[in-house]
This record gives sequence, C-alpha cells and structure tokens, in this order.
Amino acid sequence: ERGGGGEEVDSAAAATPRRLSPTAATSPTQGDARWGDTSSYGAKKKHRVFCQLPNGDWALCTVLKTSGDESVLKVSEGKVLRLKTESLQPANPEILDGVDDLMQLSYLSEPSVLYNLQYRYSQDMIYTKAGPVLVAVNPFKKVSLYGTEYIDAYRNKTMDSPHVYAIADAALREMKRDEVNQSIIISGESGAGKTETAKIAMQYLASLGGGSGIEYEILQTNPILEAFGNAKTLRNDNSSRFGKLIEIHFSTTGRICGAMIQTFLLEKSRVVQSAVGERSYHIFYQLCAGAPASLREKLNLKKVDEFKYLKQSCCYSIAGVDDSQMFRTVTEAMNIVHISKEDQENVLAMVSAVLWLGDVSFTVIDNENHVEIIVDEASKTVAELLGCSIEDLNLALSKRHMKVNNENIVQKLTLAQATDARDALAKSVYASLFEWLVEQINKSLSVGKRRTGRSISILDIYGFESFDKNSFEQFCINYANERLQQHFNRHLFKLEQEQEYVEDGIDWAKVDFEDNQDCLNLFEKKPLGLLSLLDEESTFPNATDLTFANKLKQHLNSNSCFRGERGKAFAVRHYAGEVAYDSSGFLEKNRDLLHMDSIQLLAKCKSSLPQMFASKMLAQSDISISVPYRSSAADSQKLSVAMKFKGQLFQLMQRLESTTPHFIRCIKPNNLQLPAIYEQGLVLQQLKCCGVLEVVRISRSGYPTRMTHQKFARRYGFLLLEDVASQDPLSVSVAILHQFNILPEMYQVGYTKLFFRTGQIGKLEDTRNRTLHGILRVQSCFRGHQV
Ligand code: AD9
Ligand code: MG
Repeated sequence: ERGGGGEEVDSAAAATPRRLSPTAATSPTQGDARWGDTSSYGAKKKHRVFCQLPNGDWALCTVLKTSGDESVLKVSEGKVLRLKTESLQPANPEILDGVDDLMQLSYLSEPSVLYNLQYRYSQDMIYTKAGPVLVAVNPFKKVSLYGTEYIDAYRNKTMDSPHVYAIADAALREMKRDEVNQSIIISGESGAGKTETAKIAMQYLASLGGGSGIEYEILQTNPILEAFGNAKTLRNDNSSRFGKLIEIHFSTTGRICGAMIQTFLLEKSRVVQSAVGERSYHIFYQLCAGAPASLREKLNLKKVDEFKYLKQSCCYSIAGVDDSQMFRTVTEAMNIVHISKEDQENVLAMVSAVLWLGDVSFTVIDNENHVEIIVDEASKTVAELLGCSIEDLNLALSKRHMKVNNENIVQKLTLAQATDARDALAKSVYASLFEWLVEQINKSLSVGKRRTGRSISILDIYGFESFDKNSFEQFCINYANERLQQHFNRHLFKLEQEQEYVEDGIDWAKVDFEDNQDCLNLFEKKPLGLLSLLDEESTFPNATDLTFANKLKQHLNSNSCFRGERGKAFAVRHYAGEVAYDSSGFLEKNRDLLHMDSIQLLAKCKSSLPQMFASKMLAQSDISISVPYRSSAADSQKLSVAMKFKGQLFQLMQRLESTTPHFIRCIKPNNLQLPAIYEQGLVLQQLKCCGVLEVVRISRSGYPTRMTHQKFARRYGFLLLEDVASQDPLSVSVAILHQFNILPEMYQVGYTKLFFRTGQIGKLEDTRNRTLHGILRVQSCFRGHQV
C-alpha cells in the first residue's frame, strides 16, 4: 500500500514537498485506527529519532512501534508518520539537548546538529561552539546578551557560555600570554550578522583595553564606514558593500593605542545603478534628509526621489531607520575622528556632485549621434561642486583624446559612450572619496601606534555567494573565500601534524578533508589560470566577454574545477558548491577604466578633493600629470581590479598567517530578516559552506592539543593532592590525568608528549587559574554557606 509521495498526517501543517526520497515515507496514516491514541505511548520509555518530513525538514520524534522494516513515529501531538526504519537517524539523549558545544553530541548527524542549534536559538542562545569555532545564528531582534554586565561577567569568567565576548577575551588573553598577534575572522553570507558581530567584538576589546580614549574613536569609525560603504539590498537592510579588516593596536601594557583599517573591493556600480527594492549608499539619503538649511543650499540638494541615480530603484527609505537622524550620527562620528568641518563639507560636496552627475544629460549634435552636455542646473551644479568650468566638464564627457599612429586625435563620443563616461566619473569620484575617508580615519587612529605592541585584527568580509546570476563581483568574492577557506582548513585540520602522531607513537585514524588547492590553482595558475587569462584578455582592445569565455574554455576545459557552459557562461567548482558565472561585463569591470580626459578634468578642478583623487589615479596608472593626453593603451597600464584584489588578498593572508586565528561563522536562519524563523535547509547549506560540520567531525577525531610530559607536569603538578616531587614527568602527568578524571578517550600518552581532544586542556587551565588566584577556596566556602 506504499504511496510514492508521502504526506504528513496533519494536513494543516503540511508544506509543499521539496525533497523527499521516494522510500522515505509511506502513504497517509491519517485517521488510521491501528495506531490509536498516540498520547498513551508517552508513558513508555522514549526512543527518540529524527525523521525527514515531506518538506525536507528533519523532525525529532519518538518511535511508537517498529514492525518489519517500517517504524511508526509520533512527530508531534496527534501527528503520526509511518516511515522506513532505515531512513531514520538516531537522536541524542535528552540530556544533550542544547549542549553549548556541538563536539559534545554523541550523534553528529546533520539533523542532530540542526536540532541542537535550533533548540538553542529558540531560547535566544544564539551562540554555540563547534569545537574551536564559534557559530552565531542571527536573532534578527534585540537579545539581552550584551552590555557592561555581560562584558564584566566574561572578563571575570563568571560566565563561560559561548559568546563573541568569550572569543574576544580569548584573543586578548592569548595576545598577552603568547605575545602573538591575534585575528578574529568572521564569515557568513550576506545578512548573517558579520558586521554586527565585528562591532560586538570591538566593543569588548574597547571596554577591556580602553582608557586612552582612542577606543571611542575606533568605535566611531563604524557609523562613518557604514554610511559610505553600506546600502540596503534585498538580503540585508544594512549590507556592507566592501570587505574590512581592522587591526587594533595594543601597547605593551595591554591598552588600546591605535588602529588601522583596510578595506577591500567597494562595489562601485551601486553608485550609478541599483536593483529595484535596493538602495545606493546610505550617505546619499542621509545627506538629502538631514542636511541643515545652509548646507542644503550650498550643495543645492534636492529630495531623494528627484535624483536619477536614486530614483531608478524606487526605494528611498528603510523600515525603522531615520536617515536624517543618521546624518547627525555620522557628522558627530566624523567630528570624533577629527575630520575637520571644512573637510566634512568637502566630502559632502563630492556626495552631492555624484548625485548631480546622474542628472547631467546630453543633446545629440549631428547625425552620427555625437553629443554635448546640456547646460542646465545639473551640469552647472556639478561644475560648481567640483570647481571646474562647464566647458571642461563638457570636454571630458563628450570627447576622447587619443593617440593613433603617433598622432593626437580627438574622438567625439556618442550618447551611449558619453553616458558611460559620465557614470564612470561618478563611480570613481565616489570610490576615491571612500578611499580618502579611510585614509583620514587611519591618520586619526594611528596616533599611538607603537612597534613594540601587539594587535588584534578583526576581519569582516563577504562570505561565499551563489546567486541565480553571478558576475565579476561574485567571482572575486568567491575567490577570496576560497583563500580564506584554505587558511581555515590549514589551521584547524593541521594535516602536517600527522607526522607528529606517528613519531610519538599515537594511534590515529587519518581523517580526510576536502582540500581546495585545486580550485585555488584554477584561479591563480600562470599563465593559464582564470585570473591570468582574464588579465590577458583585458589588455586586448578588441576582446569581448565572449572571446574571454571562449579562451577559458579553450585552456581550462580539462581542469576538474572548471566547466565551460554555453555562450559567455562558465562554472567553477568551489569548495562550497558549483557556481555558474556569466562573464558579461567581466572585462570592463576588470579594466575599470576612467579615461584620461576625466582624470585630467579632476586634476584641473579647483576643489581640493578632486585634485587629490586625480593625483592618486595618475600615480596608480603610472603616468605623470604633465603629459597631456596619452592613448587609451596607456590607461590600461593601471593594475587591473582582479590583480589589485589578488595582491590585497595575498597581503591579507600573509598578515593573518602570522596571527593566532579565532573563527566566527555567522548563520542566517531565514531570508526574511525576521526573528524566530529557523529554516533548516538554509541553515544546513550554510553550515556546509563554511565547514562547520567538517570541523566538528575532524576535531572530534583528532588530538589537536599537545604538550610535552615535562611541561604538563610542571604546569599542573601543583594541583595534585599527593606529593609527587620525586616522580618523573610521565608519572606526574598520568597522576594529574587520573585526579581530574580526564576520560581515556579524551587523550593519548605519546613517547614525549600528551595528546588531547579539543577542549580538554581548557578545563585544566581553568582549575589551574582558579587555584592560582585562590578563588577556588573562596568559592567553595561561599557555596558551603549557601547550602
Ligand atoms: V553583509 O554581507 O554586510 O550584507 P552581514 O554583515 O553579515 O551582512 P549584518 O551584521 O549587517 O550582516 O546583520 C544584518 C542584520 O541582522 C543587522 O542589521 C541586525 O538587524 C541583525 N543582527 C545581526 N546580528 C545581530 C545580533 N547579534 N543581535 C541583533 C542582529 N540583531
Ligand atoms: Mg556586513
């Protein structure tokens, strides 16, 4: 009587079936008298298992009866299912419900991990350890887990449940103890909570390392960078459109004495174009809504829905956000990081200039579709704000100077070309402005930088992205994630230590993990890797996205991480899954050309910022400002976007290599940005992408902590109740292990070292610290009184 579909008994709760193995369910058992009133089974000893519902979710249920190869399960009150016994997954005993480290689970199946996180999430316990990694599930609401009381509790170690504070605390302690720089690496997909998590970590560090006042300045960089680098997207109302590393410097006494911020790959295209329902950068809306009357007049501001660049996405406000209030917050933050009033006004003038550029329009002057700019309020305002003449602006946007066969020629631009030139100018003015702001902030924060001190770096960088349509941005982002994943793997899975096990005579089953070196090679190999081929093609004037895609197929088709697709498409097999890229726009985005005419325009401007932007661009493109007009071939001497990004990434990895890393994986439980909704499928896919399941599996099977017999005996010997002064280190070590009831499966004794499972040494360390500080005795007296 087996049906193919499999339906839930409780049809009211039925969801559309998504993923269900044909053998997993039986026909409906609704109203089936054979099973009677399910509540009567409650009294029996519960045998808990996970079963997969027709919608693909796993549910915890109790086995009511097993007959043949089928089991009857109680899913919830009044809801019974009959399934193939082999499709069930064992569940952990109740006592393990909601454990704060996934390592403690006896069964480590996908459903038990999902269930454990969900169990905790439903009680606002959004943080869970996965061995050495902290998993943070976005609550999408205020949770009372932060603030002075909590900070003090983690500082004093009266609280030890998983938390960002605990991670930040460990980083601080290890920095001081080992005299090694630390890093907190936060990843996760858009809207998962990376930026909030980074801020929470900064808060803790500022609170513990504060005192000089600089910590307050450091915190105030957040509203500034968010105003200029964050935007509302369909995935996140406050989405960071750039990657960020903040290195916080500590003096030898452990006080914060400065900081340095590095940003990666700002999404420039958003300045001139954003999808329906999304917004451009917050600052545009904040300025229009919050500028006081005098500034309004000076910058000739209009309402947001009157600017073309902002109008196209039909989205002007964010629920629960007051842009004009935010404008005041950002202004105040700029004051605090010592950006002068004059500079602030210059910055905002650039913001307005970019908006007005979008309104600059052209008129066709001949029958070849050549254009000139229209002299109107838009062009006049742009010229005024940049400090140039309308003629200069017109020249830059409607003509192009080129050198052909050693002869200077002037090419008139068509409407489409002129519009592109205008948008390119807007994008690069904005990107330069962002870069300039970061520089100013760094100048202000570098006051107390001392060489002797140590640092903690916090990395908030876009996670792996795979959308329906993936472009150059995703290509770069996913490449970066591939590198970061390797760093994660290498650190946590420490393959090289296999050697150590063998040498020390340890019994160890090798655990394989997915190494992503092949995929990295696909990107980085010279001359036949994705990046090299992209660069090569970007230098050919006649190349198109299609010739690029064909070139990839020609050279890379035999690579197992690459798959050529039809037309301009190709796919890469990333560690987190295969992503299909559409190469449309790759070459242009990679070249990121601002024509010399536009750079010259900025150089000629009377305002200080455009001049500075121009000199920087000229320095980067390696062309001196005195040479009037070079051919467009000269423009392309500039480092391509992909190469610059690769350089930044290598530098970043180098910096991270020299630190002790702490990993935080942020998880987005639903796409609606709403509290209390936990979509299993979505969570599972993220757990897989960021290697959480893998890390738990591998951590459990290895012995990542190791210490020589001597060191172990020296460090913990004094905790022994009996006198062992005369004994050898190995005997002392064994005595310690026994006294503290370290379970045999949690350690191994090697010839020279002791090997421990993750987390074991932590308990001993705590006891040691407490004993050293005499807290242990005080606490036990105190408890005695309470009893
Ligand atoms: V993106 O890649 O920059 O698009 P993030 O940075 O991962 O993304 P973000 O930190 O901006 O996500 O978090 C998204 C939203 O989730 C925030 O605006 C908050 O509304 C919400 N959030 C995240 N973490 C917390 C938290 N710990 N407590 C409360 C949170 N709300
Ligand atoms: Mg962010």
